[in-house]
Amino acid sequence: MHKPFYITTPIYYVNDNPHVGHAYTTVVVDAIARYHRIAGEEVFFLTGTDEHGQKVAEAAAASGISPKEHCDRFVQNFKKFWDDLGIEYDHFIRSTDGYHEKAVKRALLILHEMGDIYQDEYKGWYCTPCERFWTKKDLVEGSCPDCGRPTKELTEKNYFFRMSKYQDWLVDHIEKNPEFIQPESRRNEILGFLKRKLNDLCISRPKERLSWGIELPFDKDFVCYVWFDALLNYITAPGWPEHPARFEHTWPADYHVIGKDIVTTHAVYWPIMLKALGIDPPKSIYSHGWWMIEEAKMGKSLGNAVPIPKLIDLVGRDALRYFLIREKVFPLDAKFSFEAMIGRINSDLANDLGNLTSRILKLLSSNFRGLIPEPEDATEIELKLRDVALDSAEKVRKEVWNMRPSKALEAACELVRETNRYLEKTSPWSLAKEEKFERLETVLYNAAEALRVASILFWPAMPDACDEIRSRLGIGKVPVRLDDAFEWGELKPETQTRVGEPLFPRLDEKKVLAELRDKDKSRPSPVEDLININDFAKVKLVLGKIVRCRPAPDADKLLLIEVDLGEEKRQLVAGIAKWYSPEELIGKTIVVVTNLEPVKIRGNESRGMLLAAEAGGQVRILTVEGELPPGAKVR
Ligand code: ME8
Repeated sequence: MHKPFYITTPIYYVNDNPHVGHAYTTVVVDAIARYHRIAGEEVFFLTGTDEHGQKVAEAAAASGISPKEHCDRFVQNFKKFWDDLGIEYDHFIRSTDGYHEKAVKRALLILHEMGDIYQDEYKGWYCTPCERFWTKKDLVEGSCPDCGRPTKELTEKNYFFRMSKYQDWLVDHIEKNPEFIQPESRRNEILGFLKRKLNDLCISRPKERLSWGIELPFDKDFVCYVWFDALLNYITAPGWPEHPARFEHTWPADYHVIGKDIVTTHAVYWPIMLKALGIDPPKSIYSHGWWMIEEAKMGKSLGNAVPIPKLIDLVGRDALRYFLIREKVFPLDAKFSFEAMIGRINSDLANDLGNLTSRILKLLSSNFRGLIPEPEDATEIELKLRDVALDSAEKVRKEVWNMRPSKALEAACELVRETNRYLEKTSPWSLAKEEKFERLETVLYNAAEALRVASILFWPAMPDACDEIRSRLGIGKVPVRLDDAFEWGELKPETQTRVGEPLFPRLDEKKVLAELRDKDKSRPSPVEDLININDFAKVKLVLGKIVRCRPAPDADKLLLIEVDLGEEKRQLVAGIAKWYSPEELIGKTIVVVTNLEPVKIRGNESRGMLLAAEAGGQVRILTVEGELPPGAKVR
């Protein structure tokens, strides 16, 4: 039997809710999976959550609950977000699922028994956020080469996976299979990385340091390194090793789609793990670029500045899906901006596709009681429209199969623009006025037929909107065999159509921007209503004693406050001159936010912010009751 098209997203960490970056990978994979499904292929689309390891353990500890309880809560949010975005995965794996944990232990035992996992003493520099050991020469000025944060020197007994043994095989595999790592730039990076001798991979963590993980089956004092556990999800979900028939049917994966942040783990550790286990590597690892905000990668903190539920609320889920897939060229980085989102939705969806739909349906309604007419023979211009439609369909297919989802939508847009041009040129409005009904029948039939084809081409990106177009055209949902649907002339004359509300109402840029930026008016949602304790913990609050204070030059509302924070003194600029004189403030102990980025206010640098309460036009600073030294942490 034919193997399914098997495509995966990463399994995401559950230390926080998903943000637009996570949504991006998941939406793109969903759309690609849908394209393959309607092409008549069996598809296995896997996503899920990565629940072990230090990040999750720390997030749970900060909320004062057990890691499993923490994961159970966040997994619900992930599933809800994916439902809200219309993600139709075939399986959602949690790395705490019993079958996965059992299979990871099995893999560890096999590798231990064959000698590919061995114990050794390890001295290294550990980066807690990345959960990675580095050698001294890897460090950049003593800090983690990946994230730039400080590392700690640690010596401990640990278990190692003999990656070095498979280095030559891996280089050979990458060289012989150009599609194995895509795009080419990432492939070259990995080949460059593999020019250096590979170190063996530390795959254990002593329980005394981290107990939240899968226990090593051969040493109960250790748990498995989170990446070693997580990568195996791609084979445990389709049934390795308990369900060999299902596994054989599904593996190898056609695409592991990931962000460019996790290429080494996927393109080096993962194929070597599989090779050691005697399993074929995946066919391809595709790493896409990042959504950026300003110059930085959109991550947990920046990403939550654009919460998914609010975006869905304001622009609609199909429009959001469309924007994400269309705007970012898959392998490259792209800047996320609300303006670009609104512009893209208004031009491609409200103006082009939405307008085309309502033009055709209104003309059918006013001239033929909404019934699809019987066309006369096609003239040259109809033949051209048909050719463009069938061409666009072929282009879309090619682009999707070559993993260029943005280009696929561009090709679909070309058909919409061509159909709008067709209407301009044939001018059905004039034909109606001049009562040239036979020609009008032909024009509207062909325009409706082009819209039917467009409803298929856009469906994987915008399933609801396209099914709605089809329902208005009086036809069923998108069929599962693309090829049949591309026969020109599928619409049956006499089918009843209906006009309906605008599919993509034009977004009022000013209004939407104001809503997006107005945090107070945000819709109640799991992300915005309640913040996670980790978010709160990011704010560093410290007691500071005011040692000097003076009015800021040329700014009568501002005071320049020098505050003693125990280990250092800093200047704060605060707009409280209306309520306090400098003399009153000196000697007071206040609460200071110390980890804000420095800013210049009217030319004066402020390195932090004091807390104050406001009501009825009155402002009072926050102080502490009793005596505590400067530098004391506020919790
Ligand atoms: O790395 N732009 O999980 P994670 C585009 N658990 N995509 C982004 C993005 C951005 N700014 N930010 C995140 C992990 N992503 C591991 C994976 S797999 C066996 C284990 C997407 O929660 C992108 O797909 O940090 C990236 O690779 C992934 O989220 C990282 O998710």
